[in-house]
Amino acid sequence: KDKRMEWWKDDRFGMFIHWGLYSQAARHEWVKHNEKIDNAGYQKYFDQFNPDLFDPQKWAKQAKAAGMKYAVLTTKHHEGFCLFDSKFTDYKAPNTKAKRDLVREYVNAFRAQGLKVGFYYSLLDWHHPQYTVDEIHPQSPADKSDASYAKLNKGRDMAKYRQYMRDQITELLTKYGKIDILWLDFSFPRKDGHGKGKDEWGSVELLKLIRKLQPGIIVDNRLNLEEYKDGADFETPEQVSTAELAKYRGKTWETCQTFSGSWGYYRDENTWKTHRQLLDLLITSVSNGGNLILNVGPTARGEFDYRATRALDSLAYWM
Ligand code: JFZ
Repeated sequence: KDKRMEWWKDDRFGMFIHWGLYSQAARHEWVKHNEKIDNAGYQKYFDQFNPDLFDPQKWAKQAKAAGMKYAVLTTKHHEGFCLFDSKFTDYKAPNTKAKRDLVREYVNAFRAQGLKVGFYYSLLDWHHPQYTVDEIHPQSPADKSDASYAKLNKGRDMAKYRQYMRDQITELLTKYGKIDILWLDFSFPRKDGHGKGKDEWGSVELLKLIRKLQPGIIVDNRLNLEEYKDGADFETPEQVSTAELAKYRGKTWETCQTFSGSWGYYRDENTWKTHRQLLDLLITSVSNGGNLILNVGPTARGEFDYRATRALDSLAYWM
């Protein structure tokens, strides 16, 4: 295990990239949930998706200049849209105006810069017809009664969705060469009995498949399998303060942090961290024995917002 983790512990600093249809709405990657938009209402983002400025070589160069050694891209976020070409869905980039597999271009570009390549894959899926409505689904019933859930979930079968995940993860881990990191997201406690954890995801089987397909891969802890041997390679303290990071000393961890508030591009969000805050995060993470993965949410057209570019430039200057 330690051998497998060596490069990751040594590299310390990565780039997270949250990019999807939600980037067009430009007001949070949870927009579909937050505004309770159904598939029909969300369709316009699929129809209009056209990332004409997407240039992953530019992204990779910016990451490298900022001192980042690896990257993790959202191949599918909670909205269910796939940036990659998949045999198992039509809800994918090749069927939009992009007309191609964007994950492949990302992989090639980042590898060419000598960066390690990771995939984020959402366990949640707010578009898939077999995915059951749960307490954090956009169409979650207001009254939270079991009867309302049962009515909404008539005809939905999580076993079929679990197969879909295994099929897609097989594609991701067999069609793009060696993948260094898999960032699965996420399990949630069952407040009203309608959350999802390791049983709903089929986490045990999924992880077995992942380890078989890519024995060297590093997997995060959000499959909810921490108590299993090799069930999780690192902890993922999210958006925690620098003061809290000291608590993770002695563990294997990566804190994920945004440049501003949300993960997906949020045009009018104004809490951008200063250069000083970003440096503080990096130094505090490393000095406490952890990794930092800083997130960029590219615009729907495929470029980094000028504020993200400015932040990356400031890190590059310091490096
Ligand atoms: C998740 C996503 O919902 C979010 O959009 C983003 O991708 C982020 C990196 O991960 O958000 C979470 C997941 C788990 C916790 C908190 C936020 N958690 O365990 O506290």
